[in-house]
Amino acid sequence: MFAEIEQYFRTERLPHIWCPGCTNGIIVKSIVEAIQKAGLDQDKTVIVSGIGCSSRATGYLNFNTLHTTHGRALAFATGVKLANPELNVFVITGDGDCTSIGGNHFIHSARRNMDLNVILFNNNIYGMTGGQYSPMSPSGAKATTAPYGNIERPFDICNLAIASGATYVARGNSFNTRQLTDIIYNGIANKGFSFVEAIASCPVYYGRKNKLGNAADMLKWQRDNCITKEAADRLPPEKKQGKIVTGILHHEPAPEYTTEYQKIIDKFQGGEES
Ligand SMILES: Cc1ncc(C[n+]2csc(CCOP(=O)(O)OP(=O)(O)O)c2C)c(N)n1
Ligand code: SF4
Repeated sequence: MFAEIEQYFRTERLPHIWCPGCTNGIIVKSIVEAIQKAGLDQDKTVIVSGIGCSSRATGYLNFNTLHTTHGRALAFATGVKLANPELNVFVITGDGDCTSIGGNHFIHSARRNMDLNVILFNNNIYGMTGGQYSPMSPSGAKATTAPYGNIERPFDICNLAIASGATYVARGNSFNTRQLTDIIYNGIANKGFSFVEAIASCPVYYGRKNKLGNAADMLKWQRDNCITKEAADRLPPEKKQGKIVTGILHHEPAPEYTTEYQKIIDKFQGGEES
């Protein structure tokens, strides 16, 4: 199995920096499997990340990669795709990277509907800088910057993506990797802004601060607290309380940005002027 996916990794860069029990590697494997399943050309695939533990993934992936600045992965990815729409462009981002410093880029990228595949590693915390709360830390959760519990309410980032105009929105977790690979794969097929929230575990900062047990306990929590959209649709509201719904949450195709842009170029290069 490893031999099949080894070509997608810069194995000379290993070992990776992630702590034991961190699920970032599991999510990266699902991304690679989805790319492999979609048959994308490695030389025509670009993976862009911001800054954070999750964003470190680009260092290990054997594609054209850009490890950019905190919160700006979507801006860089937008430039890459606009310069060469033939490329398959992916974005790897953390909950802090995408929803805090990068929040404005996020809503406008979703609205613009450029053909980008965004995977947000949601570990509910700023991992790399030592466990500060993020806009996706649950209310009441402890963090180094919220020692008595977080007062703020978290984003439902999938709802925000839908409201902002994303044409494909899905949620998965690092326990159910088959589902995670499938939803990333289906997002690749969507010609437009595809967003996947991947629930991750950070046992070292989020888990320890919130007494969530060890890495295996955190994965079991994902197993026990996530339900698929299909199952949720069959349940009465009281049985869904507190559950995290996974699967494809929204798919509504709309005109894609670079295609529309090309139409304008063709119109004027063809001598037609309005
Ligand atoms: C402009 C800027 N501000 C702040 C930082 C410091 N910084 C580095 S990583 C990070 C947070 C990362 O959290 P998240 O995006 O959730 O990713 P994780 O590490 O949890 O995967 C911050 C604030 C930075 N590198 N650049
Ligand atoms: S600090 Fe948390 S998110 Fe970062 S590598 Fe360690 S376990 Fe993973």
